[in-house]
Amino acid sequence: MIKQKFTILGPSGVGKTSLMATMYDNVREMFNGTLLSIRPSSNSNQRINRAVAEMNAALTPNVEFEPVLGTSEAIEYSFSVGMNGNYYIECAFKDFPGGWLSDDIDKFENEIQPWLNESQILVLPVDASLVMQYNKKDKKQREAVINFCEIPQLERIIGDWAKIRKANYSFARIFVVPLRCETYINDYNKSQLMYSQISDIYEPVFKSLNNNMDSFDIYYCPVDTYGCVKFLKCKWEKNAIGGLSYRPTFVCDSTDNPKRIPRGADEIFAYMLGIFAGIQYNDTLNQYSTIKNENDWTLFFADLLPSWVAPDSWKKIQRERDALLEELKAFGTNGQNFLLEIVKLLDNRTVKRLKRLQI
Ligand SMILES: Nc1nc2c(ncn2[C@@H]2O[C@H](COP(=O)(O)OP(=O)(O)OP(=O)(O)O)[C@@H](O)[C@H]2O)c(=O)[nH]1
Ligand SMILES: [Mg+2]
Repeated sequence: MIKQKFTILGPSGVGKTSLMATMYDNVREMFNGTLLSIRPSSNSNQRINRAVAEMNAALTPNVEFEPVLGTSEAIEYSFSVGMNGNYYIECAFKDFPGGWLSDDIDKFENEIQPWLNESQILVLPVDASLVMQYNKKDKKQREAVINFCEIPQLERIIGDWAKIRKANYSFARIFVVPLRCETYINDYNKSQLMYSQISDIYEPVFKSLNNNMDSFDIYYCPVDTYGCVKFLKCKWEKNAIGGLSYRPTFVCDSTDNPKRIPRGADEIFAYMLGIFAGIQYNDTLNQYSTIKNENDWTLFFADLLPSWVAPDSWKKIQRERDALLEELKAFGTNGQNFLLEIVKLLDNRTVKRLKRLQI
């Protein structure tokens, strides 16, 4: 099995570990009623369970919930996805302490950069509460938001990633994932505002991608890793180096026995799976060269996925899609049946949160 790598890139405390744990939790549910199954590698299993348990333990009814402990070293997690006892795709992710982006760039470069260079997908978690709660007229607060989000670092790192992908003639896909967004996501106006504030703060990062690469997609998908907490208040305080630091407080919104209701991470994972499946299948075909046009399959998934986001464009490619599906069915091997199951999964899903981000 080839490792299909992705990187979740963001500052300390933005929610990288919580997002990864939520993704795994959410996906198991998403696979219910399908033939697909997911299996964490043996060393990931315990760590994921621990991360989920820590998130659950942070919840006490009507009480401010405590931040879970940050990550202290680089750790690889991987999940294999398969069907009928065979596993075909290994989705792998390297978690790291986000603090390395600001105060230990050597560690980042030694331990994470090589992984990032090989990552097919980048996920950028965004602290939605930070981006929503600052006062736009206050220059110092805006500066603090830009620094906290590590915009200059992300701009440089993503520009370099884009160059590497361009040199390899590959496509770049980025998921922008607002976290701590529970207070904004269910209100139409606030969620629109969240989209535009994030587009504004992250503009230099998207530009850096645009300037260094021609073929890319940026998707936007807010995720609730808790789904049962709400924003209470925030404090801006002077820090030791003369800037501002931001401290939000969230409270559990249930009076008894709070339970996490994660939402959104399954949409990201389903989409990533489609991307990995396309890449992997194409690589296999290139290797064995059994089909006339090796590009068909990448195009197939490249077409399938955006249509999944915008069902209107679906009809336009219906004929090509049907023809390719027939071809896929004709092979009838386990690997191809697995791909058909992924197509079915994508077809049957309603997209609630995921959309394209326009730059
Ligand atoms: N309100 C709210 N809090 C969240 C959400 N997701 C994560 N958090 C909180 O954000 C804090 C940081 O989450 P982590 O997942 O540890 O962040 P990280 O990016 O892995 O941090 P480092 O490991 O230090 O790089 C935790 O205390 C979580 O409780 C969310 O969707 N809503
Ligand atoms: Mg972490």
